[in-house]
This record gives sequence, C-alpha cells and structure tokens, in this order.
Amino acid sequence: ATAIHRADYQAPAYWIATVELCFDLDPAKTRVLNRMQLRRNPDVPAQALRLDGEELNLARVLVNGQGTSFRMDTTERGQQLVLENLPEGDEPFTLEIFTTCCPAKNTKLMGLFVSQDTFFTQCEAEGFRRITYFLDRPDVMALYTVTLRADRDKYPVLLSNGNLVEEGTLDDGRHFAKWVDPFKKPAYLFALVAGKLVAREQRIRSRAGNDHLLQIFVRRGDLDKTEHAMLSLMHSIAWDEARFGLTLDLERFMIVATSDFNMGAMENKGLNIFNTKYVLASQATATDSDFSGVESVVGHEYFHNWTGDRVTCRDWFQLSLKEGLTVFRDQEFSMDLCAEASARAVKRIEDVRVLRTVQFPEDAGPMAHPVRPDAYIEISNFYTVTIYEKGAEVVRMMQTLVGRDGFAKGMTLYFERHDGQAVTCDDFAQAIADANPQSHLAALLPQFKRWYAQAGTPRVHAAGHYDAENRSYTLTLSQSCPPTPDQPVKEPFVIPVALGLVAANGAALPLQYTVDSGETNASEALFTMTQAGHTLVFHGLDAEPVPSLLRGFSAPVILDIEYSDAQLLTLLAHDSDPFNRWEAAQRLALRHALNAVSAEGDVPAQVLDGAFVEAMRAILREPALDAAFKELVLTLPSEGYIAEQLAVVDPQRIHAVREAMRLQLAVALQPDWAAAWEASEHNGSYSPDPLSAGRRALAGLALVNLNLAAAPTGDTVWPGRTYQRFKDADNMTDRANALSALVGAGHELAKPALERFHALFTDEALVIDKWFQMQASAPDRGGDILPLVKQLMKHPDFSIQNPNRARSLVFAYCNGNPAGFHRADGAGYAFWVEQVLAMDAINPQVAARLARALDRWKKLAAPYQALAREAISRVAASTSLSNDVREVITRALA
Ligand code: HT7
Ligand code: ZN
Repeated sequence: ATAIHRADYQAPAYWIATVELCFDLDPAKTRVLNRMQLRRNPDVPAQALRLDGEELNLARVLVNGQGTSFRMDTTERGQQLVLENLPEGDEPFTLEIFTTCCPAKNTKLMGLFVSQDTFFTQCEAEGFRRITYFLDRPDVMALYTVTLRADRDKYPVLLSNGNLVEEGTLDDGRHFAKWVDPFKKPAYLFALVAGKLVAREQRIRSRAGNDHLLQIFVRRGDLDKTEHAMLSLMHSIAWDEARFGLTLDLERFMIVATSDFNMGAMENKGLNIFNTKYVLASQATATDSDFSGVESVVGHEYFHNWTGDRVTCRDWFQLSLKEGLTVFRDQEFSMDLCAEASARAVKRIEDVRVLRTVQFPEDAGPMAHPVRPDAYIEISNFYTVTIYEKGAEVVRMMQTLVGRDGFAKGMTLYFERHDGQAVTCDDFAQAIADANPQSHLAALLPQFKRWYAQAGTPRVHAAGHYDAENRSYTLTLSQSCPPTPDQPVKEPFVIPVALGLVAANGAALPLQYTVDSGETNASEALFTMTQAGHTLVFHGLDAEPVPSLLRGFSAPVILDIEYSDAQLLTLLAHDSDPFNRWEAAQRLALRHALNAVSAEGDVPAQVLDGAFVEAMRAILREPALDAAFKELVLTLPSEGYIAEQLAVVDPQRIHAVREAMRLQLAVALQPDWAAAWEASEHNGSYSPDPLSAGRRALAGLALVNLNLAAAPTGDTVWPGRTYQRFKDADNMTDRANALSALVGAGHELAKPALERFHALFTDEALVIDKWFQMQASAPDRGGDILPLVKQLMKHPDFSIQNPNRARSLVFAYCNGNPAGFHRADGAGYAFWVEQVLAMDAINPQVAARLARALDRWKKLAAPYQALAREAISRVAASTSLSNDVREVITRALA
C-alpha cells in the first residue's frame, strides 16, 4: 500500500451529528443497524460520501428512508461505500446502513470480537469500520445512542458508552439495553461489551460534590483481584482534580477486563476496556511490578478522559498529542503517589531506562520517525515508544521550561480553547506557551517544536577545562543529531540541561557562570541549549569540579562526556541528584563492559576493577539509601543497552561479557548479598507500596546473585534456601524472584520448582504467562533455549491466538533473550520467520510487532547479519503479507 502523508490532510466532506446503533449480538452473525444524521461540510468542495468498511456484509442502504444508489470501491487500503446521489445543500439527511459481521471469526481483535464467550470492541485506530460503514477518522465527532440486544442467559451484562437509559426483556429469551453518551466523540472511542461478567462497584463523591458510580467488570472468579485497580482509579480521579482541576464528567465510569487484547488498555469514553494484565492483581498472583503496572495503566486510561476524549486528535499523525501527554500525566501521577522523594527518583530512573533501552534504538533504526510522523502506511505500526515515551519527554521538557505551575496554567488554557475539539500538537504547544508568555518556551516555540518534527536522538557533547589561575571552569556543550530515514540533516534542538557542579569531596559548588563570551550571566541550575554549540564559564572555583549534567534526565538526549573513573566514582558516591548517581554507576559498568567486548580473545573472568566492585559494595551497605535505589544501581546495563553503544554487535560476546560481570559481582559481594537478603527476611505483611516493593526487589537481586555465586562451587545451601523461599513465599514477587533465581542459575531445583509453580496456578492465565516468559527469557546455555521454546509451543496451555501468551513465549524469546535468539546457526531467525508468518495470518498488528525483533540487523556482526538479512527477505517474499508486516519489513530492508 502507498503511504498516507500528514501534509495531505483535508477536512472531512461531511459531518456526522448523531449515530444510532442497534446491535443484534450473535457470535456467528451480528446484525448492525447504523442510523446517522449527516450534513455536508460547507467548507470543502461538494463531493461523494465515502464511508470506510472492512470485512462487512452489506444488506441495505437508505437515505431519508428511501433506497438509494451506491457503489463499492476497493482500494489497497480496503473498501469504501460510495454514495454520489445525496441531497444537495447544507440540510441534514438521514443515512441508514444495515450490515452483518462475524465476531467469532475476528482473530485480529479489531472491531467487534469474542473472547471467552464475551463480546468486546476495539476501535482505535481504525476498528470501527469493521463494525459499520463510517467516516472512520478522529476529527468526525458525533453523539451516540446504542441499543444492544442479546440472549439474556449468555449475555446478561450489556454495556456501552455513557448512561444506561433503558433496559428490558425481548422475545425468545433475549433482552436489550439502551445507552446514551452525552459527549460527542470520534468513532475510535466507541465501545460495547456483552457477556457474563460481575462488577466491583464503588460510589464516590468528587471534590466538586458530584456523585459517581465506578465499576470494574471481570469474570466471576477474578473479582477478588480488582481491589487494587479500583483503588488506583479512585486515586487517579482525585489526582487529576488536585493537580489539574480536571473532574470526572460522567455519572458512571466503567472498566472491563478481557484476556484477549492487542495492547494494554483502551480509553473508550466511560467504558474503558483493559487487558486483564492491567486490571487483575492479588498478593498471590501479581508481582510488585504488576501492581505498579495496574496503577499506571488505570491512571493512563482515566487521564485520557480529558487528554484524548474531551480533546482529541485531528488526525492520526497527531497521536502523540494524546499519548505523549497522557504518558507524561501517568508518570507524574505515579510519582506524586510516592510518599518519599527517593521513590520519585526511582520511578524517574525506571522510566528513563525504558526510554533508553527501547526508544533510543527505535530512533536509530529503520522505524525511526518523528514524534509527529509525516507519513505512514499502517497507523497501528505507529503506536510506538517514540509516540508514547519520547512524546512524554517532549511534554516534560515543556513543563521544565515553564515550571510546574506554568504547565498547569497551560493545561487550563488548552481545555478552555479546545474542549470538544479535534486538534493538533501545535495547538497544545501554543496553549502551554501562551499561558506562559515570559517563559523560555514562549520565546523559543518554533524551534522547540523541532522535537515534534525531527526524528533521531540528539547527542550533546560536553567537555570541561579547569583554569587554576583564573579559578574558572569552562564547559563547552555542543549538539548534533544523526540522519534518520527521510531526514538527512537536522536543525539544532532546544535542550534544557539541568546542571550542577560537585567538588571532589562531594560538596555542591555554587553556580555563577557566563554564557557564550559573557553575553549572559547566569546562576540557574537549568541551562537551555538553543544553538549547535555553547560555552559556559563558571567562576570562583578553587579546584576542578565534576560537572553533573542533564540532572533528572532533563532532555531525551545522549550525553557524551569523557569522565575519568575518579569523577564517576565521585558522582556515584555524592551527587545530590539521584538520577546522576545511578547514571554514574551505569557509565562505569558500561565502560568495563565495552572494553571487554572489544578486547581480543576470551572474555576474562575479572571484567570489573576493584574500585568499581568496592563502590558497589559501599552502595549495598549504605544504610541511608533506599533498597529500590540500591537495586537499580546494582543492576548492570542490559545486553540491549550495551549493544546500542556499539557500531558492530556480536550478541554472544556481549552476553558472555555481561554474564562474567554478573558472576564477578555475585562472588565478590557474596557476604553483602547474603546480608541484604537476610535483612529482608522478616518484612511484615505484604503491601505493594514503593518502599516495600524496593525491599523485595533488592532481596530478589540478592537471591539471584547468591545462586550465581553458588553455581561454580556446587554449593547447595543457597539454592536450597531459595527453593524454600519459593515454596513459602506469601506473595508472587518473592515467589517469582526465587523461581527466577533458580531458573537463571540453571540449578537442578529449577525443574521441580517450575512444575510446582505451574500446578499451583493452573487456572491463573496471567501467572501461566509468567511461567512461559521466565523459561523463554532464561540465560542461554549452549543453545538450550530455542529447543525449549519450541517444546513449550506444543504445551497444551500455549495458544498463538492469545496475544498475552504469544508475548510471554515468542516475544520473550525473540525480543527478550538476545543470546538465545541470535544463534550462529540462524535457527533463532528461522523460528522468527515461521512465527511472523503464522501470526500474520491471525493477527497482523501483533505480527508486525514481532516483525520488529530484527530492526537492528544492520548492526550485527558476521555471521548474524547475513543470516538476519536472509530471514527478513524470506518474510518479504511472502505474497500474502498484511500491510502491517509489509511496512515493517520493507523499512528494515531499505
Ligand atoms: N489508546 C490506546 C491505543 C490502543 C490500541 C491501538 C491499536 C490497536 C489496539 C489498541 N488498543 C489500545 C491505548 C492507550 O494508549 O491508552
Ligand atoms: Zn494512551
């Protein structure tokens, strides 16, 4: 298919004022009557009405109650119902369309589908056209009335957006429910659910004094796992009111969970549909990170009620308008829920780690695109970490430039201007700037917006020179950005650099500096780069300082700076900025890893030097530090992150080096790991709060290290204790950590532990996902993981049709196990080809995500590169590829 370009945007030729939908729900043949009030858009030239449709059977079309002529256009993008002979002029007219579809056969999980005998919809981005013919674009917003009719025994619960206005009994054991949504919305926010579900209910009164009913619908056996989601929803509502003055605008707010879902969750107005993974959590079945995932995603979808639903996107190129902003909001929400500053810092580090390990590679690979893309073939391929996570960083930089209060004012202005509209990223940035006319953002807005337009991760190069005679320190900062597909040359970005100077003894030094030959005097801890290069001269310094730059990761850039080991050790020990403290450890570890990767010969047993090991010991022993922070500092950079620093990547060598580093730290710090584990043993009753979760995370890391250290000596004490912990644990975090310590160390107790784990949780799908995932992502030993994965594909619990299960096994192997996947015999890639093709026939969206596992193949060393190219070409040679997979593969080969 050919690409759609942002520059070609045109307003719709017709507006739809109201939509009345009537569904007769039947898995094999659902009938849909769609009655719309339309009128021509007087602002565009008169033309035919073209309605999108996909996999629909058309029965009848009426205009103002009369039969009419129509034709069907089939393009490379699907079908359109074309109506030429519509009433002339601006008067509204009625269009009725009768169609049928087959939800039971809908394996794409877009449009109306059936999961475990329950009907669900997924309409973002272009799923509504699989339900009825429609102007399926986000700038067409209408008022919806929806009637659902279905068998009462099989589908006792009938839900749609808005308020329930009528329900009753029909003939033949059927019943109906009628829902009216008081807000106009684009089709992508439409939803219905019908099935046998039960709800946890909560009535609340908002600060503004309004009463609301909150409901979380799940299958009967899951009700006891919904408390955390409900609490998260209540916290989200309170937070949005307190921080941004945004109140819940609905009498009823519903969440429904399904175990078959392409993504995490969907913000349909008043009727959010969630992957069970982000709703269900109990002490016995969910880890701390599952609990925090539920909190973030419940928050994220709730925050969309304003940033996405009340103000939506004009077109899909503006996707980050709602997604970047809403990720920023959910990140801030989770941070604001942290009682301690240290926990906020941990959350920031975790968010940055995702950005750098997933988004930076995307921005450097064949799928690189701006936060506001210029072209796409298949929009679902653009629900990316760039749109979401980098988009959130762009919003965060705006907040940094205007301040927290200024940003809140900007949000208020944004809603004053655009409530009920479909708008662009420009409209958002303009509102934030206009509300803060004196800010850097307002002064630099056109340049700042390059963050939306230019792809690629900018690099900031920093170099310092101390002049003892003048007691001054000169810091030069320069920026560049590598070429990306279709963008060979980049203009300078606006880059907020939060900075400080640290003395060798750790003291914070005063900031008095001049900028660019003394034009500007400054003392601010935030310097904003606007040009290719800047020179900052700091005065009044008695000794050479250590610069602490990009504090809190104040911009999504790569900072190149040649610190000495001693400087990094100073920052690690003393920086008042926790992010840069953690970053110093990462830089040191990375330095050792890269040296060992690029050295000739076998990987040495001692990759780390004594100073680094002792610094890690000091962190582990430091009583003033939180366990969660220690766990982050003591976790080595991932194999993927190490690979990103290299021009030529040998995944096996990286794996061997990192494993050697892990073993070295495990052995050298053995007594300290033991002390850390023992300190965690009597933790009291379970709570998923960040401090307690941090203690469990550190205990888990300790257990991993104690088992690693035990392996070479054949010591059985720690594996035995680990097995005991696995059996006795009163929560899933401790149990899963113990299990993965045994699996990761390849200990013989791993086998009985895995069997026991499976037997304990046979009926818990989300736990069985963990069981698959843990095995698929275990460290590869002599190529043992691929055969195991192939064997697990035949397990009765495996189903490639279920996205969660596919992610837990196939994705966990191809994306989460570099050494297992990048095999010198190419068998990992051959497996990937098979799975991409098999998946594409079932669910192209999920297949296209899997297709991205080889995005970075051009960086691979021999023999991997040639084998990967051949594998990608084999996928490309398939004649029946979806547009989704074809776009990813074509870009990879370009
Ligand atoms: N806005 C939601 C996007 C989404 C989605 C997109 C394509 C296919 C399936 C999907 N399910 C949900 C999710 C969110 O960002 O909140
Ligand atoms: Zn979202």
